[in-house]
Amino acid sequence: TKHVNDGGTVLERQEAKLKPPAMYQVFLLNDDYTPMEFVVAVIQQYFNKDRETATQIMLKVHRDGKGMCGVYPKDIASTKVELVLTHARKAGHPLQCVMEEA
Ligand code: TYC
Repeated sequence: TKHVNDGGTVLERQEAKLKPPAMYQVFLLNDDYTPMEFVVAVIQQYFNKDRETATQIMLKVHRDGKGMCGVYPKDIASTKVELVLTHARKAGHPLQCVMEEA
């Protein structure tokens, strides 16, 4: 909202200019080697899903090649991708995790 200070300068309040942050979808990609149980555990641990929801997402990835695990602001999405990839590599699995602007 516009307002005027003592010197007569027109100012814009920050609130009127704030736009919602760009959101990013985080996906897991299918491969032939990562165990299904490992993927379910990843979805539960990193994307805050219950076991049933995590299993449904894993099966969708397995069938369709790709599945959405969540949508977050850029820095949170990027951190989740990095943590999932580090966890998978440490366990010796080729699981891939990517982000796309929503
Ligand atoms: N296709 C894998 C298997 O048959 C399971 C899997 C599911 C792997 C989802 C990755 O993102 C993935 N063991």
